[in-house]
Amino acid sequence: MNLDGLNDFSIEVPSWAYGNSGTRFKVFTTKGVPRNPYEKISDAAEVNRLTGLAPRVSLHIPWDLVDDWSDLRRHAEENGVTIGAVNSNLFQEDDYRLGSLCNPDPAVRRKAVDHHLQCLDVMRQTGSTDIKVWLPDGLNYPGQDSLRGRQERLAESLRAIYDALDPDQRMLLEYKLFEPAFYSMDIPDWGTSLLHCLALGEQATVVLDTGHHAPSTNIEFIVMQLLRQNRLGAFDFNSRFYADDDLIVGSADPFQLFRIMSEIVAAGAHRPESKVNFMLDQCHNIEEKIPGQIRSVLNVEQALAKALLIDQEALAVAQRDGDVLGANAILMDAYETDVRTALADRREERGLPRDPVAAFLASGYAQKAATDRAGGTQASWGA
Ligand code: LRH
Ligand code: MN
Ligand code: MN
Repeated sequence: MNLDGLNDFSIEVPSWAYGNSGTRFKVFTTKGVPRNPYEKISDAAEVNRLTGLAPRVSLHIPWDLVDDWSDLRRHAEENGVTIGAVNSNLFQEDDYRLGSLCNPDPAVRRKAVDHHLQCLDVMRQTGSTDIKVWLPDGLNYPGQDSLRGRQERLAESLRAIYDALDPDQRMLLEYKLFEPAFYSMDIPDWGTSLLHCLALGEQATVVLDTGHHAPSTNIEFIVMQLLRQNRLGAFDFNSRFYADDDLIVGSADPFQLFRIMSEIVAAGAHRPESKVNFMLDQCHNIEEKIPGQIRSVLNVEQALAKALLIDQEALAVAQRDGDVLGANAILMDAYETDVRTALADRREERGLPRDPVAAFLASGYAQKAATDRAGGTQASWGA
């Protein structure tokens, strides 16, 4: 089984996955949950140590504020990881009730732009190259504001942020169909995100969060189309049964994840040169967080491994010959191949545990964290 395509593949984990999270009904607390960004990074580094797959951690500002960014960077690097994308946050302040970058009030828009300029400074100090922008902006009621006017304001605000990027920095622009606004989000779909990126310039690319579409959307089509345009900057991987559920990637629909990775492999986008940042955007509300993250990165690895097994030559022949069932069977053969032993062997060859979840549970890390981190305030999803 040739799985060489996995060699330089990596996944970025989110700092917020290690804090307590919940629904609007209840946040359950867990013993040993990190109390600050340093401890979140330590937990993320544990995921990397056991899987060899997760060498970067995304931050969310201001959830991850620290006094000394270069010290946080040092802590990350001492633990074998680096700082990944910096996420701005425009969804937790009263000023943003009517939106942030699209707000009708120029002073609010200015404040939202300034927040991004601060994020760019954090990136300079932490060595991060990606700023991820997700807007909660939108309308709940028809007529509440001008749909068109908001796009003009958005374009202007994004331009102000984009023009402040260093040459090695990228803007990742995320879209979402619904929530928190329900009538119309201001960046509801990949087309809107892409149009803004194209207008901005080559350093702007689209983020595809797998939980941000209407049910039964063909996500792999979007992946293919963005790759054709060289504008797929990143994934926010997670699973959804209903809405933006943020469950473990590959748990709800492993076949969808395989189809997505198939388009990635077909375009060669699993290789680092593609610059596609494969990030997770998940919360672990009732399950243990570090094992949940380990499982997540392994699920992505497994889907990629299966996609790498697709016999591309045979598939091209079957497609050219119009062999509908034959072509489909080639894809399904790859999907139905059990790659678990091959992946465990690969891990062992690299000095990693064959079963990273079992190794974590046996390591005593969780028990030690529960003792060491007793007292103080546990970090929640937002802080
Ligand atoms: C919005 C979103 C976005 C945020 C994250 C916490 O639903 O996907 O990426 O930054 O959740
Ligand atoms: Mn997201
Ligand atoms: Mn989301």
